[in-house]
Amino acid sequence: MGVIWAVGFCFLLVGGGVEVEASHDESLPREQPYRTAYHFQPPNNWMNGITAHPFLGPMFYKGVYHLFYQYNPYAAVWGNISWAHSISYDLVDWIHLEPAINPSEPFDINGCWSGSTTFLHGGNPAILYTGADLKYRQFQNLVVPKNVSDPLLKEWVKSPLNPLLTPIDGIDPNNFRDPTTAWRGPDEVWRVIIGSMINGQGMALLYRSKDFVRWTRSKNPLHSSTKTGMWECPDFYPVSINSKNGVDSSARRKFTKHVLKASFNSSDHYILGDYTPKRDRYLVDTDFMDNGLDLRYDYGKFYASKTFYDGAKKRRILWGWVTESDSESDDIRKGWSGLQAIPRSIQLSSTGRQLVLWPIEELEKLRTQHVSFNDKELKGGSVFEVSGISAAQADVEVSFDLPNLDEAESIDPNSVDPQQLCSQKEASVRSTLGPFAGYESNSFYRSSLREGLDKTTYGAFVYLDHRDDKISLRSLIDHSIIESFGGDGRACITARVYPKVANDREAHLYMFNNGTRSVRISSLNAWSMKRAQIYSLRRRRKSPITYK
Ligand code: DQQ
Repeated sequence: MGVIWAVGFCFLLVGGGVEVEASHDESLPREQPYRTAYHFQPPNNWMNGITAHPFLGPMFYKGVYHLFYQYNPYAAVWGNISWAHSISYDLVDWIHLEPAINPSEPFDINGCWSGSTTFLHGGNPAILYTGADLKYRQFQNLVVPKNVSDPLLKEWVKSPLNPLLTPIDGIDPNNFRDPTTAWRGPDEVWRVIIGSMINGQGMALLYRSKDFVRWTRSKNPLHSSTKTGMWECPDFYPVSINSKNGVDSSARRKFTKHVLKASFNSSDHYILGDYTPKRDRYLVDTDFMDNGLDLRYDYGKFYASKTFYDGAKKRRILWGWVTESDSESDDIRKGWSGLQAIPRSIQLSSTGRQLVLWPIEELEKLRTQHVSFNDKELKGGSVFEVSGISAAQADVEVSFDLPNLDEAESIDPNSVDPQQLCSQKEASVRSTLGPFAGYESNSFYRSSLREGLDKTTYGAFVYLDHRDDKISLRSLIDHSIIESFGGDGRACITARVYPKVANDREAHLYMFNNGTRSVRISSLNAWSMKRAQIYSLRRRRKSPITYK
């Protein structure tokens, strides 16, 4: 049943933020009301997409998680892109290392762009990344660790055979980028896909190789679409149909579906299908931008994401990049731009029709003060404050008894765009049933927000099962970002907020019901969140970044 979980009840963050001070060689301006406390951010300057295993590569190697991301070492705007490198033991606390890959050669002098990590035979990692030359023509290149016994993998060397893949045979040289993690078929041959656009069609070009160095292009792309433009940062991986565990990209398992993700139109869209490695056939269940079924990881600000398989915990994890909503001059003034969403575990839903995303369990170690209550009626038109926690830095889980849906406005999900609907009917619009729960992220805050911001309103449908008798919303609030997970992770929306009054004590969390009918909160649990520990080993200085 397609039901809109429409509008209404919401968490209102008024004011919020703290002053941040970096006692660090890469210090930032003193006034930092919008810097986050428990989200991943570089020490300064610009970041964009993940360069995954949590290599844009994100990856897990010898007990250490590695995050590589697109980074400008010199400014808070895009440019001079290199692969910055940070490590973690739990995906919550981080140590920044020196960048792993920097522009140096004719084929990457204009930037070392996105790519991915793959574990080769014997378990050694290798990175394929896109290099841009002086004309922004794009090439795929290989780097390997200088010393594989260093668990921190601090130094990387470019292959003397680079560039391995060049844009020939009808490939547009400016639209040929972002290799995925490669996977091996039963024939022991490696496969990798690369984002492209040919004759106006977005596509994933497929290449095969026996030695990871010499690659041959397959006659057909793995998949393409007439309804989209260029595909950036594609991702392709199996998810289990009958287990909650993640699946490694090269695993040969029955009972899997394959996810194909592509980044376009400022969103990360995905489809599900069945993949047969023998002929590299990918038969899709539904396609990109199908009417009424536009599956996305997140319906807010979330782009250029990547997944990796975490063998230690047998799970697949998603990392996504979240842009700012303020202006370039704001970013230059504050000294940074862009951050990472909290890593999310990915599973196929019980219906098999979509993915379910949930913040990694490790985040819960940051929870401190706790408030909770059960079974509370929220009268129509009422509002109350959830006090006792730090509203600017919080994790809030609320669940509602599902009201009698016969009274709800009926909407055909095949003909209505939820984002447009939520933009037209903001949460202040009153109806019988609600708005009492929803994702009207920015519109609620409008009066308390600074001028000159992107104040887009987001919206999403949450698909309910006839067995559902409750509907839930979890929100991670961290100064200038709110990540929300509706219906146990069936719909996610990430938004940025920049309150005018940036003072921790003036941040408040409210719950309200703008409908005329009462709704019942079956349970609410909210926690203040501690800061994550961030250290830097850049420039051989071990100094914590401390915050006031
Ligand atoms: N940004 C990278 C590209 C990728 C895009 C360059 C995604 O490789 O396509 O910084 O934001």
